[in-house]
Amino acid sequence: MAMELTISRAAITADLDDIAACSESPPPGVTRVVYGEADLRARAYLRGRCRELGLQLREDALGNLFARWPGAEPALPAVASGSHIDAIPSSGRYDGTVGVVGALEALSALRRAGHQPRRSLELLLFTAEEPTRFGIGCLGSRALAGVLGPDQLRALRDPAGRSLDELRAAAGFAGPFDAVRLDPGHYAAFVELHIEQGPVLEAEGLPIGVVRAIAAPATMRLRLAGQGGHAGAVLMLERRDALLAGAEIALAVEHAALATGSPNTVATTGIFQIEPGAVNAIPSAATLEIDVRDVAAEPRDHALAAIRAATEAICGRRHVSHQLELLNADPPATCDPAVVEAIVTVCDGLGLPRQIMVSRAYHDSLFMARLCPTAMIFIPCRGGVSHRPDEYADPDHICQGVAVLAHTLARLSA
Ligand code: HGY
Ligand code: MN
Ligand code: MN
Repeated sequence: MAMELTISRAAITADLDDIAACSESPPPGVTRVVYGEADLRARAYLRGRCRELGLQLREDALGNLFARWPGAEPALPAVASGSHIDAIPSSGRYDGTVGVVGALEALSALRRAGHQPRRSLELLLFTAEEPTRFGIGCLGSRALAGVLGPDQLRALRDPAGRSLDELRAAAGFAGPFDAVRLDPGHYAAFVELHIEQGPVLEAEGLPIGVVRAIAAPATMRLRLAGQGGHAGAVLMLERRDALLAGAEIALAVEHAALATGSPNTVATTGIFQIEPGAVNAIPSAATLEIDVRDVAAEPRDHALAAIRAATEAICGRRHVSHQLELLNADPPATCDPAVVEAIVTVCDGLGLPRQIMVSRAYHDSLFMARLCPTAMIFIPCRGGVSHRPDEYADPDHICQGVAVLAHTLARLSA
């Protein structure tokens, strides 16, 4: 490994602390929903840090941020790295932010070392990787990859019925949605640093994971309509209870995942809301949002079909009407072997043990892989815990991940 790099643990810690302070919920949990006040504060902080580094900034119509270090041959497709800073309610301070702060420190360390990249290096901050506001994950990277087109973007609404267009404008972002999509070949490569959000690396005692594939996510939204009525006056056999239909369906979701025969199929009813929400009123309506994944699309799709069939049967028996919407069902991504190899070579050069593995969580890399050669660098997180306030990544692991990222970016941009 030719170049000596020093990774600033202090800078990384300060950035993670300052971003974690931009939260809609009190510590230790973090809540930072896209276009919300905390998200905008965190974005302003990061723009300031990118300017300190002398990077050239651009934001697109959705608020995807591009911070570029022009290379010696600026006309060549750039090498990019980055992640997201939005955080689901009451979650952790490392999911996504490690990849954004890590990319910033990687570029900073390369500049401090006097590195001069041939290809430009670009930090990416993706808008709305989490599905919290619009129900669909990786909104910004989907749009960059052309998976979500302008009409689909215009149709998106948040739970309060506000449109994406209205919310992005209120957040200060402008421009036509059809200018968001990037051409394939816009980048030479993309590398994302992220916590594993699983237990493998910690269990194996490894500091680095090199991701070769990213699981196939799907999301369903189910609206149930029963009859409601007075909890005291309506006899049990006359009821059309939307909550009980939903409860049976939630159990059917669990059964569908267990029944595919693939140990990698997972399914979660993460949202279950009922109306009117009064103890003495029979639930008249219910909304469920269901997350179904597998590292392969076929068993995932098998589970989706089983959930559809169970919903029909349960709603028919309970005389509850239903509207089942498939919000997304994405194929898994295969990471680029040459980028995987570059990361492995860097790890070996640094003497860091590593394991090639699959990501069970989805990431913006799932869609960047449709635009350019893409791979990911994982670091362990304590107990494999994520999407919880006690999510934690050891600073030594973060610094090692940033060192691997910096050397990989130098290698890919040479
Ligand atoms: O849900 C996921 O896999 C990601 O953390 N948003
Ligand atoms: Mn997440
Ligand atoms: Mn993430």
